[in-house]
Amino acid sequence: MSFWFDMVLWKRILIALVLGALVGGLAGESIQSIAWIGELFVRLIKMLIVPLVFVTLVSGVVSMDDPKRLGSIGGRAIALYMITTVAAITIGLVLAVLIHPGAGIDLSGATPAELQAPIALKDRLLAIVPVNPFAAFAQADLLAIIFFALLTGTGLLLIGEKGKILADAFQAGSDLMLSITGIVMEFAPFGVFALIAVVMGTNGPQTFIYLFFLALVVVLGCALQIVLTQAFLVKFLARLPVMPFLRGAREAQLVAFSTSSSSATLPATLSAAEHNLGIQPAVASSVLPLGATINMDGTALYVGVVTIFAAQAFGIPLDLTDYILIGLTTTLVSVGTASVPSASLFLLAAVLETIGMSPEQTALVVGFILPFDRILDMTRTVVNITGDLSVATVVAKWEKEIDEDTYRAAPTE
Ligand code: DAS
Repeated sequence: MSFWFDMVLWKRILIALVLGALVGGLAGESIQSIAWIGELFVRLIKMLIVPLVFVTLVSGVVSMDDPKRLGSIGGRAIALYMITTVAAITIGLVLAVLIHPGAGIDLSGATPAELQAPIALKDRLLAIVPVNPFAAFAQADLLAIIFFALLTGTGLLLIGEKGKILADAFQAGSDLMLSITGIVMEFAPFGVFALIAVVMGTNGPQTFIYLFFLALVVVLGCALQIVLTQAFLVKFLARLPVMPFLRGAREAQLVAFSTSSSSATLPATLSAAEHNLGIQPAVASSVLPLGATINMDGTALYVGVVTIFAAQAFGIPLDLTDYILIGLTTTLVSVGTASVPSASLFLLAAVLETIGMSPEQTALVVGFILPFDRILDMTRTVVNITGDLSVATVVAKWEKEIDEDTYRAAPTE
């Protein structure tokens, strides 16, 4: 048993992931009997999110010498998030036009899906201010928690010496939550095994056969987004080597792949940022929770691809104006997508309507993809959190909040 636990965590998770896919593929539907192990793991990491985000963000703000830096960190992060999202959409649209994933697809046999009405942007922005912070905690409303944590940290900075005891308490709380995250992550290999086994047992490899060209465009696009856009940020904007970044992000990427949820992955993302990439709490604690909520490169790419897929399947011709409209609405959808499994698929309606598709046609597209979306969601969620980490790395370097020795020593195994 010691050999297994002596091995670095990401290797144990990767082995569990491969074994889970094999066992799930062989076991088929009977694999459901171990679904509870995956659910237990997701509950354990979700348990961490609210206290971890709140105390690390307050502690991160308090660790800044000047609250004005919040503006600089937040502004730079949001600008970079928008740039990487537009790059992702562009990659997705170009690939979908070149590979034609929707050509010849017959959607008529699909079961129309129930669509959720997307939340209006105004309501989403107003909801950032919690009328009751404790209700925001209870509902794990990340944006509201981030808002309240930023105010709490800033308030503590402004009361100076009188608030020191509380500031120290939040610092201890941040260390405590990251320590608990480490304990929970020891269970990750077992949870990932079960999660992947159940997904492969219920969806199975036929996913890729059934939606081969759509899956091909999504997976190829996701790989290009990491290798081109996100690696470009690390290499040319942070001026840091790319390999330590990819090594340091592995654990979080594997958790994202198995949970298909950016928010459930957030504890692993924060742990990877601080422990593997040397990103200091002042940046990690603000940029990453914000990114998990509003920055979804993989989702933006996916929504763009599915829109072209749908237009090709229904034979709807698209011109340059359509592509620009698709880009704009897709950016808004990726900002508004909840960071939970298959969230973006239901927001597709907002984009498909821009190309003139009827609600009935949209429901058919979503109904056609939904049974297989979880597997496509795994790749895009990996890209979502990798994008968050690449922007956090750039902002940390610009703000001189990165320990480059830790970064370059990112787990070599
Ligand atoms: N699974 C979502 C996430 O957590 C993204 C999506 O649904 O596209 O990032």
